[in-house]
Amino acid sequence: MKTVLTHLLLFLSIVLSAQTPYPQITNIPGRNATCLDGNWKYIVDVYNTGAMDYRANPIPDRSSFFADRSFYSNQKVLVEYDFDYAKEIAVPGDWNTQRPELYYYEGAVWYRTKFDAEPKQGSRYFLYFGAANYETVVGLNGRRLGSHEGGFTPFNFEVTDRLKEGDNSLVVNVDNTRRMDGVPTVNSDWWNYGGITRSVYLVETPETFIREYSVQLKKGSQGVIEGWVRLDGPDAAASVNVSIPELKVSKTVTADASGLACFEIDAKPVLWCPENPKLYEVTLSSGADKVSDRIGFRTIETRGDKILLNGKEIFCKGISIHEEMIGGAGGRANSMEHARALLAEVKAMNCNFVRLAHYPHNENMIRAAEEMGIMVWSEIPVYWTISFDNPDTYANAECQLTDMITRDRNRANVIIWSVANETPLGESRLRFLGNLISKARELDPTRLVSAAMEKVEKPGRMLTVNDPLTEIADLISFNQYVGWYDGTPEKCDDVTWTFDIKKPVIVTEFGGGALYGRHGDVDQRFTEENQEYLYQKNISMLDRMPGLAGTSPWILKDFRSPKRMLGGIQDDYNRKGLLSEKGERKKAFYVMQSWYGTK
Ligand code: GCB
Repeated sequence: MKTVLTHLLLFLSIVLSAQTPYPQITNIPGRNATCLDGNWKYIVDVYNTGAMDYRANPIPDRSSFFADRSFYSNQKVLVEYDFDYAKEIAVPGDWNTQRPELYYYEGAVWYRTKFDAEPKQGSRYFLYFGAANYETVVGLNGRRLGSHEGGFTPFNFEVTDRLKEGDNSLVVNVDNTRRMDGVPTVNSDWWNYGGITRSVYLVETPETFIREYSVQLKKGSQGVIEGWVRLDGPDAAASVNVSIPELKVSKTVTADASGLACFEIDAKPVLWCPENPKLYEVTLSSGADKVSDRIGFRTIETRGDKILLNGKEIFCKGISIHEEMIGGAGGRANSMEHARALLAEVKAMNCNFVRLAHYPHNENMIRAAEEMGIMVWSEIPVYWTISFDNPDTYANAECQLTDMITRDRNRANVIIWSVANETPLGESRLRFLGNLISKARELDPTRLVSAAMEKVEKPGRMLTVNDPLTEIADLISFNQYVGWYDGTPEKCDDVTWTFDIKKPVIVTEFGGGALYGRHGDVDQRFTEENQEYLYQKNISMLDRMPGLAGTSPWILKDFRSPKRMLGGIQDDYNRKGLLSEKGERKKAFYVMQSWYGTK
């Protein structure tokens, strides 16, 4: 009996470990990693032919199909043989903007790349994906490694026992079919770009290695750097050294049996701020492992209705951004160059803040913003009407939140974690978001946590936010479209804003649409003049808003959305950008530029 049970448990643990990615390894740029980006073979699998061997046994749902480990080897002939005749597509990249026939495609695509490796005795190897949208199944050398759900967060699988000397074959199935219970759900106002949208790496580490760490100013202090390092491997109770040469700081601590080493160091760093985005070279080493990072130090807190950066009041002069490149094919942005091009426009608008909507953007974007002195609001795609009653949906959202915080917790410019956007009020939603906020604070007690909420109208032309979430969140942050979805721009002159609680107010969205180059009267919708007027009216309203601590109008650049069907004007683009999709500035851009110039 005992052996049967032991075998059963062993089997279960193999199946489970093959399913779930390994805990996230952070700071890939600071490690020994080989980039596997390039042109990969691809096969579009509209009817899921890769699963056809299962016709005899009806598949109850896709997740159980993916959970069946044997499918991968059954399909070996298909995936290995057919790829030799397949065409190529760039990784990273969405498939929609690379192939005209895949522009609207939602479904499965198989990818394959081959790469050489020389696995060393005593090293461990991991395959790391920056992101792939939405469900990804990964196999190496004919065996399935596991799967991942969620389109905007990194995941990695250990391949130490699967990597071969010489030629290796990596096969990936990415499926961007929208799901009712997914995060996001089936309905959203952006393009559901599919594919391996961020870089892929083969990461090499020693047997025991530094998996993740946190290095930042102690909360409430500007003279103590605190943090922790998590070691992973057979000798996890080892010593760890943290050094910041420019501050003449070097400290060695010993990890406990679980591999966790905590430290505190007295130091007086020059503080990171938009005017001086100072970063320090930090080196963490333990045994054979050494990881370098560039880290900034700052404090962020609220007092009454003010946001304080390094103890001083700051106004967040922001703009919202989707992860789409300026110009080119206009698909998912992923490189440092894409990030810098977007952020150059942000700087030109006199901003010091961006709202990276509505999902975690790629790491290049956060790092480029940090170097350029731009603060960040970072969000997970808990958007509109996701399934708040479904525990699996919650688990998925919490996992995305955890992965976002794990990846970016050492970035000084990230000041706000957002757990949602415009979600309809209700008990299960409040529980869901309340739990996410608690989780965010448990993982990171140093930053502000909020969500983009919605406004309501009270009698007497009064506007407010009547959401119980404002009691839990650190901010009163909300979207409002007075003058666009809500009346004409003149309505801005008539309304009065009031808030019951004293917390900093951030207007996370406002604005309206205009087609670049379309001109007319101020009351003619979709003209640059109308958008300019709408912005002028909104700004004079915002100047009267109590507790206003920042804004991030909607949005930097026109972005693709299949919900935008007005021919000749929208043509699959949400036109609320202050720039066209090519990067041409509309008149309203200059309204924001001059308003922020005075702030
Ligand atoms: C919103 C949403 C955003 C939309 C925007 C719009 O409130 O948060 O995702 O794109 O409105 O343009 O309607």
